Amino acid sequence: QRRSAHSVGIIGAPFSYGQKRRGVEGGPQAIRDAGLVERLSGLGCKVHDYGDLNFTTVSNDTPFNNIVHHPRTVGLANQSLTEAVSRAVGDGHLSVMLGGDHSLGIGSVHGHAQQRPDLCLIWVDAHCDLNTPLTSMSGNLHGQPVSFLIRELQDKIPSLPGFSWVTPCISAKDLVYIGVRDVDPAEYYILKNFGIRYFSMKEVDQLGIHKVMERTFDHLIGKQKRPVHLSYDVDAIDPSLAPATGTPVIGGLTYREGMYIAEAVQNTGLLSAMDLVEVNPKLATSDAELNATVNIAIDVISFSLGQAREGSHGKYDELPTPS
Ligand code: 6HN
Ligand code: MN
Ligand code: MN
Ligand code: MN
Repeated sequence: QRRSAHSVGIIGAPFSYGQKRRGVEGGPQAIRDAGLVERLSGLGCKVHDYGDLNFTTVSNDTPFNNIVHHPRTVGLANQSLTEAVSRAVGDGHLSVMLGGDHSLGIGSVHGHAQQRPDLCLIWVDAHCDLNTPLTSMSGNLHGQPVSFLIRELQDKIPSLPGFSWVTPCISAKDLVYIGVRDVDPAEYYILKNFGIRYFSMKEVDQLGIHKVMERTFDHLIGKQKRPVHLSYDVDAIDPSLAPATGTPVIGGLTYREGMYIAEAVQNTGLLSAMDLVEVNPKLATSDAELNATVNIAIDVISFSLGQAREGSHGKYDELPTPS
């Protein structure tokens, strides 16, 4: 079908304090250097690049409860990301946030929700990122962003320094996970007790990716159309294909499944903001690994914004005729 060109706002978020492996702050630069803007322009998108956000590292950022690392730094970064995403969507753009680690999901979804409070959320990830600050075993905030976003969970969320501005903006029924295969005990408890819909890799195997997407949209989008936020962690894709990431888990999405998700979201016509996170160039052990990971990141974004494997309409109105 015909796809109308998107107006896209790109926001770079070079941030790594939601986890302990430095290097993921180099994600936006690597993705830009590999030609993201050119690819999107080639699809007919009008691209406005807001550049990279300047994040502040808060000094004396002592762990919360002796466990949760860099709460003030993560809170502040997400506060400025919220403003940036809200502005991009308010400017009429489809917001594309380049991470950075997945703690940035807090600010991106929160900022999107300021403009589109009726949004729903599709979280594509090997993980659920659903620990609360009180259940996290790693202390890494990139394993916790979704817990701050769900209204029903808020009486279980302690007040963290740096997070006083955060207000939950989705209900448990407004969220679907795809691709999960590494779920902590507390996360599983939350999935089950709050009735959150998820399609783990087991369901991807059982149903096939087509049915997974059909059921995802049946669950999130009824007669009443609503904006979609797609938060895509590159570690959802199998690490043999996208190895340069901080928390790889074997048994992930194939390239085709990963792209099918993006195409299916694009085909709804409802995508309003997306994140592409957890590309860590420093964890590539070769140029080939780096290029593979970055190219998959660009492909996910391009397919989400209208690239189509069957080809796309637009370039030709008629065929050239020999004279
Ligand atoms: N990510 N569940 C683990 C944790 O530390 O809480 C892993 C989180 C991974 C987060 O990949 O965005
Ligand atoms: Mn603009
Ligand atoms: Mn994640
Ligand atoms: Mn992950």
